[in-house]
Amino acid sequence: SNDDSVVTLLDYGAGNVRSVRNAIRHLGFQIKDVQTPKDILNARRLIFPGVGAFAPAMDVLNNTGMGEALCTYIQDDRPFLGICLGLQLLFESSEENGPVGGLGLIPGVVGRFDSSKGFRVPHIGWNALQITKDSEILDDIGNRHVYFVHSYRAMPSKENKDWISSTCNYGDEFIASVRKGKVHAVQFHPEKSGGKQFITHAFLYLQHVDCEHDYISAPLYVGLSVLRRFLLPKSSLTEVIACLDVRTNDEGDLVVTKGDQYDVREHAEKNEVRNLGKPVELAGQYYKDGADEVSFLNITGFRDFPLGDLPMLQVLRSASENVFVPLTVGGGIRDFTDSNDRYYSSLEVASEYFRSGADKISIGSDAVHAAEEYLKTKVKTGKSSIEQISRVYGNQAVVVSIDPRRIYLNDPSDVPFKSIRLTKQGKENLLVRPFTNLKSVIEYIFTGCSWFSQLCQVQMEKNMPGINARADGGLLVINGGREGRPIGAYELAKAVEELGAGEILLNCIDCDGQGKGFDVDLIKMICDAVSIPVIASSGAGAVEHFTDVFSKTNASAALAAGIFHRKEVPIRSVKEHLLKEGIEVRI
Ligand code: 1PR
Repeated sequence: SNDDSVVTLLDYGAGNVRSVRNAIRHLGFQIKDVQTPKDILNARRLIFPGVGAFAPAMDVLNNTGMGEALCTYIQDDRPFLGICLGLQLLFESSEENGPVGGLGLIPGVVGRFDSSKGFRVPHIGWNALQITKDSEILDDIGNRHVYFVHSYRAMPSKENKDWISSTCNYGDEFIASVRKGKVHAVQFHPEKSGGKQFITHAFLYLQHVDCEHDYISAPLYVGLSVLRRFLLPKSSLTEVIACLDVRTNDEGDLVVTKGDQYDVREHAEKNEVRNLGKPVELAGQYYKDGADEVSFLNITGFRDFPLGDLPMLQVLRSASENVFVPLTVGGGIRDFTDSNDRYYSSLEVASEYFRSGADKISIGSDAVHAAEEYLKTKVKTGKSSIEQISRVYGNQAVVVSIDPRRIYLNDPSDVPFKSIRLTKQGKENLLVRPFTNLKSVIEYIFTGCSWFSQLCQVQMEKNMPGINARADGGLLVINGGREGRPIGAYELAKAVEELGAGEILLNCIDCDGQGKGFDVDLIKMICDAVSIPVIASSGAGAVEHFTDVFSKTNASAALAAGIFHRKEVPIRSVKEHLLKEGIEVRI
């Protein structure tokens, strides 16, 4: 096409390209989708937002002839913008499920971040760039931060130096963007970095077909990189996440609700589902207020099949039109057979979420089943939802939501799980609950465990007259707290990491909705157990609670719901407070 308002998009259907599409349309451009290799060769401007894992993407490119067309297009120095995997595929090969050969246009191997250096992998979050070469698309970035989500990265070397336009630091210095002539690619997500201006710049550039190449000379490059290593922060920013628990109320409308220890019904006359607003509106509001990420949890997804739950998919589609930070969606991701005997794999369910605008999906109940199976057999079958989805979409796209409920013990050896002693603060956290006999709380574990609860019921009744009043129905983790399973939070976290989860969303049923602070003891235990990022959740009630969790644990993000829904504290105040306390956040 000769029309300057048309952009060609290479979307091979493996993931969420919706936000890129939305960003492009937002800017008044039309999209032409690549159907055949010829569409690539005929493109005037081509955007390749690679999604998913390296090997399946290369398979598609090789099997369709698109890989060859891409190589020709890029070698001809025609306007190109690759995003994320769209950068990695340009390299010679990747270690992701590999080695797997890439397009081989840029020298170097895409390798995994080294988690032994104490950095959590995947690298998920906002980080600063060190710009090393003039590149119009980076013009507006300056000291601003951009959003990354990846486990693999390419590293600068002598051989690829002439390609690099910026690097970033996360344990190692890695390549954040490349540019040569009219060919650009970025490891970060411009469409998720809080604004459409990066994409605008990409287009502005792509319209100036005669731009000159302006490389920074080699000595200056080296000098800058030395300084950069010295001066710039080495890890990514801490994040504040707004969470929307979504379900249908008794009138059949999809509403944002909020539980009190997972109980979402008003205990007034009508016993209604608490209604705190409309999902799309609130998500848009939180994005404007500075949320670094927005999570939707379809909290009845365990019983209603999510693909039958079209309003939820619609919520995602609409939200992704106005929210330009990452969206995570959870609820009901599992294998499912519908009433017509049609079978859907968890991968299909997740794919539908990704297609509708999710950047990450979050698995709750099904992750517990998978972990139990894995701990029992010690065999990775490759069939669990975690394994299947992470293989196709990458680990960074798979979050596991852990919903532990406390059990109080007199003796840690009473249980086959790891337990930890409550600190003073942990106990303070408890005081909101109707306990009468705190003296006997010496240890606790996190689990949900039906057989265990029966076993301990008698003992608990004896020792803890208070707790049974609240622990009605057992000690629970799955199906929104309706069923307990015999596995501890620690064991669960380690197992799902081994199965391929890229991030943990750590709730705490006891603290949920209480506004008394995060469960720092629990969060610390899980952060120390795994090397993937941990999102601390449940209990935020004041700005100090955020500083507390970030200063006492290695959580990479803190998630809150009620405090924002009830408009008690705006996201901005949380971030200003964190900054004042010396904790780096994106403002
Ligand atoms: O099991 O894969 O279908 O996923 C279901 C998902 O829904 C899980 O992630 C589970 O955590 C969530 N969920 C299920 N039931 C409830 C409920 O509230 N009845 N909500 C529920 C979980 C908890 C938090 C909450 C924080 C912060 N929401 O995410 O947002 O506790 O709240 P606060 O700041 O107000 O304290 P599956």
